[in-house]
Amino acid sequence: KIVLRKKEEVADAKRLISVQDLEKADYFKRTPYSFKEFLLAEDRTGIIAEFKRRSPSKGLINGVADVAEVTQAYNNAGASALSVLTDVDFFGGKTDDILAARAVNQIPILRKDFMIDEYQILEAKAWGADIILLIAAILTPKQINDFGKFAQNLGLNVLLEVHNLEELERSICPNLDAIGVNNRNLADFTVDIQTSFDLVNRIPDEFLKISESAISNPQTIKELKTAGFNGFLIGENFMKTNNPGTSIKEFVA
Ligand code: IGP
Repeated sequence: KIVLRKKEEVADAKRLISVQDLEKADYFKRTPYSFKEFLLAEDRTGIIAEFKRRSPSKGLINGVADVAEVTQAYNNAGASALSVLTDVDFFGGKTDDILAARAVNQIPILRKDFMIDEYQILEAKAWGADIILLIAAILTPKQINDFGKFAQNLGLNVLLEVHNLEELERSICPNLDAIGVNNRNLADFTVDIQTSFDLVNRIPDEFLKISESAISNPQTIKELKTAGFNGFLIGENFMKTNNPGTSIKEFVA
């Protein structure tokens, strides 16, 4: 369902803004930040802090938070990278959200969306993103390989998201920088951190290892770190509070 909706969205976007126009954007020329450098930096937390207004599983999470304000607070609290949802229909994202976050932050930004077309990768670059997400559950191995290569040729970093061993084994290819284990099952929205512990040793060491979703306390991060993870993608735990910026500060304190 989501893939069909995305296809319509991309077709509409292509009619409004040509590839040539995307390539003319100021940010298109910038050299993206290195995901690895920021994830492994001593003075950063490894947290990839997400800006998310709503989700299909939770409905409205935070309809009032300001993207520039929140992402800056995430950055100041030591986030290694920012994740910004740009899906309109399911996550209440706005395409301008990345532009707004980019303008005030000098750390990597992940375009969090369902990528199904090279055009979206060009958009990510034009908007000032540094990392794109490829979700194994909705892409063929050939698409993952080709989109990964296309993104890396633009200087972007690539995060592959998997939820089980079968997805990991069929999708792994050299054109990736990081592999994320999503603790949320996208088919039924159930969450289980154990998914991360079960898969971490199956991820080859040449890739950054990220645990995604349902992380709600610092103790879990310690355990995930010990198990071998380099990054921790957290959205709802921060966004559900009145002030996500304060909430991440307390979390990392
Ligand atoms: C963040 P949480 O439970 O901390 O809000 O999860 C992130 O992992 C989640 O938003 C996510 C996601 C996705 C959203 C993971 N994979 C794919 C949209 C699409």
